[in-house]
Amino acid sequence: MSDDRIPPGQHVTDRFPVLQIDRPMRFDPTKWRFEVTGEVDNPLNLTWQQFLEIPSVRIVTDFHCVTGWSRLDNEWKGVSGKEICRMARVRPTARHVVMIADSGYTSNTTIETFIRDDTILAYKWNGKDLEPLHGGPLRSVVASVYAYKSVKWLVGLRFVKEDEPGYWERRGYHNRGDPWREERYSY
Ligand SMILES: Nc1nc2c(c(=O)[nH]1)N[C@H]1C(S)=C(S)[C@@H](COP(=O)(O)O)O[C@H]1N2
Ligand SMILES: [Mo]
Repeated sequence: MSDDRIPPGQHVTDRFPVLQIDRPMRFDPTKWRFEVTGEVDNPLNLTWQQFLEIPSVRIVTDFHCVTGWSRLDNEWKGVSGKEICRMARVRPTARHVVMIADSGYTSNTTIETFIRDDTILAYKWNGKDLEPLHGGPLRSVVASVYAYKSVKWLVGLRFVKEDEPGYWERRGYHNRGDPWREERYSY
């Protein structure tokens, strides 16, 4: 595999390992809500049906876990980060976004990273509904950074002026997490 696909210190796996500190959420499509709050002019509170009606995109991205494995060429279908920002009318004062899981697990990233074309809120993986173990019904995929920033069981976004480090970012993992610069730890 050529070096331009594999960041330093990573090895490729064909499996799709499952990593998590919490458990798959109980998904009831009649009760599920997706909330967008904070620095936005149009806060969102969407049902599952409404979420599925948002214009979707398909992207193919590589997935790099900070523990060393990379899974290449994952096809994701869902709503782009850019589209959600447009819908919620994110204010220019917002600099960061906190991605929130049902369990309370969070991760943060910059707006700049969130609106890249390789950031998606995904409900399908390789043509199938996203499995509960991989974050179904919905997860974020922020492919340009390590996978601890791709939040499984995503139920909300909070746009903020000041950065709010998430679960792993508060525990010594790098706040930005660019795999090409091997930004694994914050010390
Ligand atoms: N809700 C939640 N999302 C999470 C995690 C978690 O523990 N809980 N772990 C992160 C980490 S460290 C990785 S590597 C990926 C793993 O995704 P996968 O289990 O689909 O491979 O999910 C990320 N998102
Ligand atoms: Mo990870």
